[in-house]
Amino acid sequence: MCLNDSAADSRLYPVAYERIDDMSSVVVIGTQWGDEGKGKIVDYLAEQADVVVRYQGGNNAGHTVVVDGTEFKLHLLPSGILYSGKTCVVGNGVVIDPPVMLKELQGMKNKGIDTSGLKVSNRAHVIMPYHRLLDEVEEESRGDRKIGTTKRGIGPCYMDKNSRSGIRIVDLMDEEEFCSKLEFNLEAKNHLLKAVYGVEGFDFEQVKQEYLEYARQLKPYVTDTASVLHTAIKNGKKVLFEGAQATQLDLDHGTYPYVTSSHPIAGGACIGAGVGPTQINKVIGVVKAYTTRVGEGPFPTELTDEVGQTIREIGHEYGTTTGRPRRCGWLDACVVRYAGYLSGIEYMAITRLDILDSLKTLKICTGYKYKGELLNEFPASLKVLAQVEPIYEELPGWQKPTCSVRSYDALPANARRYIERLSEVSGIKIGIVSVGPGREQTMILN
Ligand code: 2SA
Ligand code: GDP
Ligand code: MG
Repeated sequence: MCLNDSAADSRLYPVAYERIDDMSSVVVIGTQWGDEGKGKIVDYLAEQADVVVRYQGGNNAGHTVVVDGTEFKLHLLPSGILYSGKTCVVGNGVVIDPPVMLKELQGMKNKGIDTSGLKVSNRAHVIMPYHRLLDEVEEESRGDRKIGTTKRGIGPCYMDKNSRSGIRIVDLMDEEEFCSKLEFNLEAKNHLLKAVYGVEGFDFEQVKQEYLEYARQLKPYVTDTASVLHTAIKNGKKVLFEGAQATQLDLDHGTYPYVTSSHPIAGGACIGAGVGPTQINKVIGVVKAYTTRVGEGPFPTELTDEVGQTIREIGHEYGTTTGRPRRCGWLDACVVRYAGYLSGIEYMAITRLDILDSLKTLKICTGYKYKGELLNEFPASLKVLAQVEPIYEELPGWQKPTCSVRSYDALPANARRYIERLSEVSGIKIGIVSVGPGREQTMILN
């Protein structure tokens, strides 16, 4: 993984591209370890979309959107919910915690947001109370090997999905089916909780009553969402797929085992929403102008010094869902380049450039060395990744505020140089630059 073997061409970015927001079906994904600002970018692009779709993850996600100075934190609902008249789909690949979804819906209604366009997949899996408890006790039992999960029951729910014992929304809507599956699951889970972890399990009657009430409240939203999307695409509607978490947290391609249990890469949209690859026209990768990670696992460009702390404080880098401090580090172009080819990213949306405004110098990691040798690929072995030596290029900072800049050419020259260097090394075009949380602090390059 190095600059010398990179696919970068010598053109300077940006040049004139077709309009990024003149879209048909677009997938927006995170390129790093999450919290790149996907919510903001999806919200920005959603204005043009007819349908906005979440396709993986659950309420481990925390997508923040700021509209006219009001902050919305979305965990399960697609960011498109903030516009009225859009269809918002929670696809089959999402794991749904019913009380969380109902609370989020109520919160939106309280703020005067129209939620009538929500459609929830009947094939999505349900997070049950034992999933949340198992997430906690399993994490505790791992000791030094803990993943640093959000403890929202995400992993245990996907485990049940894969072991074919999960409860889907369609089951929850059918009392007889639900009771039978609940009984089967509770027997196994209560035994596991007691015998292995020494904690009490759950009472069948209580869970049954609670979840049948959730079923009643969710019922108006439940449908076959793959069919909804098929019809929308056939009728020429614009569909925006909103990735949660990010490439390095992908179960297959991320820093396993320090990953989430779903597929945040663009291909995940096909499975998690039920659309074919031929239906997707564009992939946009969201890149934070530096790198953060929350949870455990290797992070080659991590800054454990004052610079890292400064970035955390200026950027308020604390988890949207759990409030955990995020680890901060330099921009890693190897990570971005890897994300680029895994998802076929055509454009980058670079966010939080403004957070770096005050730094005197900046560094971009352009390659990794391991035991003195330059690596050609992103390492699969975490042992190797934990020991790589990042190769840095130092660039001068711009030391000017950028939050009021509204056109690419008006950015300080050193800010342009910084992101253009990233584009060269990663081989991905710059499509959007964001200099603040607001919708208006977004520049489309065209
Ligand atoms: P899990 O709970 O099983 O998905 O955890 C597995 C790993 O995935 C990471 N993960 C995340 N990383 C960044 N942001 C996420 N969402 C929240 C946010 C996180 C928060 O927006 O800030 O509030 O703490 C997210 N969700 C999962 C997690 O840290 C584990 O490394
Ligand atoms: P997501 O999970 O990828 O949607 O990201 P989060 O919402 O967890 O974290 C990103 C944070 O950055 C949110 O608070 C956003 O409002 C904020 N944000 C997004 N883009 C920008 C930007 O360009 N500048 C600044 N200062 N904040 C931004
Ligand atoms: Mg987030």
